[in-house]
Amino acid sequence: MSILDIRVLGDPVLRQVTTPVAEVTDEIRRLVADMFETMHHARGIGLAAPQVGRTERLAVIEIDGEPLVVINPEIVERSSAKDKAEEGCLSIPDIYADVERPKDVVVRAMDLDGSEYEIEATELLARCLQHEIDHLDGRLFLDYLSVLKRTAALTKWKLQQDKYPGFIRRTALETPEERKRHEHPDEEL
Ligand code: K2U
Ligand code: ZN
Repeated sequence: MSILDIRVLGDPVLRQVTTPVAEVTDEIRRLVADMFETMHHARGIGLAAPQVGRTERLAVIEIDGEPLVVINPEIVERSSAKDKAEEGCLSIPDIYADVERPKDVVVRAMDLDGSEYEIEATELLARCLQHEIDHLDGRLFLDYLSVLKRTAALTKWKLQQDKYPGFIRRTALETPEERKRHEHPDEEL
């Protein structure tokens, strides 16, 4: 398995609508395994194929040790009840904002065996599924912000985008020390 580089804001692949997976091949299984390894290394709970530069319609999620593979996912039901929570994105490092989304969703998808399934999701899983399925449709959480908040987020992003030449976050090169410094900037390493 490999840790893949993550594409960051500005890479056109993040704005592409992905292509449905026709058949679950060994190559797709390898991509899914690499995406899980990359997501774990980047301390995420979800990762969509465009975030590693691929245009297949698939994403991986792992919350509380429960891995979930969603191939060709679609949201078939959304609750009218909504809730707001802070979101981040592995493709937009260090930028966070509150996003309002339907509280509960029902998602239909295919698993790695090619079998179709439906999942009723609430709480963090519902939010993560919506965030990842957005990625598969070329949408980012910034798209849900007010003009004022999106402008503020993009202004902050522009101050740090030079850290990602070619819109690439070299995930594999992020050492534990770098991550610790990033997460606890005020502490002596
Ligand atoms: O797709 C991604 O960029 C991974 C996202 C998934 C996500 C976003 C918002 C809310 C839930 C999930 C995250 O960056 S993974 C980081 C994270 C970790 C714990 C809780 C929330 C977000
Ligand atoms: Zn994201």
